[in-house]
Amino acid sequence: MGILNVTPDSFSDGGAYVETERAIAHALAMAEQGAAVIDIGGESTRPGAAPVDEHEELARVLPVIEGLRAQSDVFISVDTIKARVMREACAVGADMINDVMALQAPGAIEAARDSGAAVCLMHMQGEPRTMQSAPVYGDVVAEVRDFLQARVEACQAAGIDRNRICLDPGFGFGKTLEHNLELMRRLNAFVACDLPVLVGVSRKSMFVKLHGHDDMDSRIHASVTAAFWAVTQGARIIRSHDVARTVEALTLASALTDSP
Ligand code: 9MG
Repeated sequence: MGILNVTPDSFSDGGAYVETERAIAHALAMAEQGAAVIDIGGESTRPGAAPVDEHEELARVLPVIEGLRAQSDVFISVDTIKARVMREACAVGADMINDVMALQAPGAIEAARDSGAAVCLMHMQGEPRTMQSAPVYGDVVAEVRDFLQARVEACQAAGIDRNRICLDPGFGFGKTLEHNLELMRRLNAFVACDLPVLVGVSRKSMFVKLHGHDDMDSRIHASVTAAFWAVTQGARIIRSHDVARTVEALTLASALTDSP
């Protein structure tokens, strides 16, 4: 899953049309490099990020989804927590809803159900503005897994088929480095839920804490290594900024783990 952020800091040096065209070109390049899914988001979920108005988010993501759909059959995911954005994104071509709030916002579960799209349910403790201030768990793996299982049940009760759902422990979303490492070590607890597991660790600040220094090269290297580990533990979808390098690592993982 290639990441396409359409936020002001990502493609903003031309007018709206130029930005849209550049975003679509980047999505097509990631698909060419081997991304099976493009995840398009118009609201940053980074620690400390401020919420974005619904109209602004729609204006950012809809032209990109529509334009990409017109040029490619690649599976399109919309990264949003808002019901209206889910509905409108799916109406113009999104195939999947990636929700860091696991469809808990008002109307989200109904929007996902009605769209017929696949959904990614992610765990987050708190909310992006404050989530990294002091995350606390007893057993992080059990708590995250129980939360995700409860959300799967809520989805099924609302009419979303189980075979449309994938699960994501939410690395970095209200978790310390040690919580993230424990989730990674025990990823099999999520794989055992018998739904595809998505892992998103790309370029995250957990690697800065682990290495004790911050440079993009180290972050990318660690992200690709973590992706390799995750797929060997049974993860099925890796969310990544660095598609070509990640695809190479996953090709090696498959070659080593698939029987000839
Ligand atoms: C939007 N977004 C940012 N990080 C993410 C992650 O780890 N997983 C998912 N599903 N979405 C994410």
